[in-house]
Amino acid sequence: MPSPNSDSPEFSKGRRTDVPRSARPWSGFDFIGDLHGHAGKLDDLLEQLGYEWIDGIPRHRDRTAIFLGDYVDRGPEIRRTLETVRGMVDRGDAVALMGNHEYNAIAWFTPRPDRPEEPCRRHTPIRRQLIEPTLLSLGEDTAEWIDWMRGLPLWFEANGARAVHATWDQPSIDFLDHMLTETDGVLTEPLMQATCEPRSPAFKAIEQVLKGREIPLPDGLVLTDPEGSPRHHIRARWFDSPHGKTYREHALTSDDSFPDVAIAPDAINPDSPQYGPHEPPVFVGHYWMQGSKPTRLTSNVACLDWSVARGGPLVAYRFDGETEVDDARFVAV
Ligand SMILES: [Mn+2]
Repeated sequence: MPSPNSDSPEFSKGRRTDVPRSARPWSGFDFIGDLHGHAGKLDDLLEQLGYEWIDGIPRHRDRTAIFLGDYVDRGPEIRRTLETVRGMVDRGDAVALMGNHEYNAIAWFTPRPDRPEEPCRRHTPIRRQLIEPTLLSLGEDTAEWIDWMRGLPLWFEANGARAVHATWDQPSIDFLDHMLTETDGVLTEPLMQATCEPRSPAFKAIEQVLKGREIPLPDGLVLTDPEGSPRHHIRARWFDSPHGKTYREHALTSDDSFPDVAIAPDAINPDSPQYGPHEPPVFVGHYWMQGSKPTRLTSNVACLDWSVARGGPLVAYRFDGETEVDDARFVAV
């Protein structure tokens, strides 16, 4: 187990050359959940974590912030949220991972390779409604911000901790790591187009890492997602085995409307790995957890998205090298 004040973070899985290599000794990570434009809550959280504002940008005297993605869409201060995060990254005081909302924003502006007049992400009315606040907030700088988003790392691993927006799926991460080698980790337009090709290996890997593992519901069964849209799958507890579980038991967030019947064996992808109990603690966002008192999902998996975009708390986790997630280390504002 890495001890505080030992070596500087190695950021071994950071594929970017500009991940911070701080001269400071390592004194822990503050993992921070999905922001969705809530810059005010971010200020409150960082203040509680002991950050100080230097030239308008927060900095901790010896800790590094790791943002789990989803900075844009939904919230009231999208530009200021991005400016705060980027300012911290540029100073070497933070790492900002990509969320599915940043990925979707890039895809919104990526032409299809086969029909360049159409975007990779179709401009449906529901999607337009979702991205509109981001486009309004960024205005004429939108293209520059989209370029910044292309370089956001997709996962993070250092000093005995891991982070990813939705699922730590090692084969998918290895695939993307290989794919991104030639561009130094940047999702350039050709690489974006590769990930937009339905059912391609690149598409599947991005789906796992940024959107989570899904298991289709039995025919005819439909659930309603938090946005009110129909959902034909459950978001799986990817760290657990699905075998012998019901849909309700194996859904990452679940309620009584979820079918309490056994998952059909042919709905389970035999190639999907689980997350072993002795792997390093991993921090994810993405899942709209409910409640005001955050708790871990398992001894080594924690979700830090507690639905700030729907009035829930913004949540951080203070990591100091422990091998199990400790519920006393969550901070919620
Ligand atoms: Mn998300």
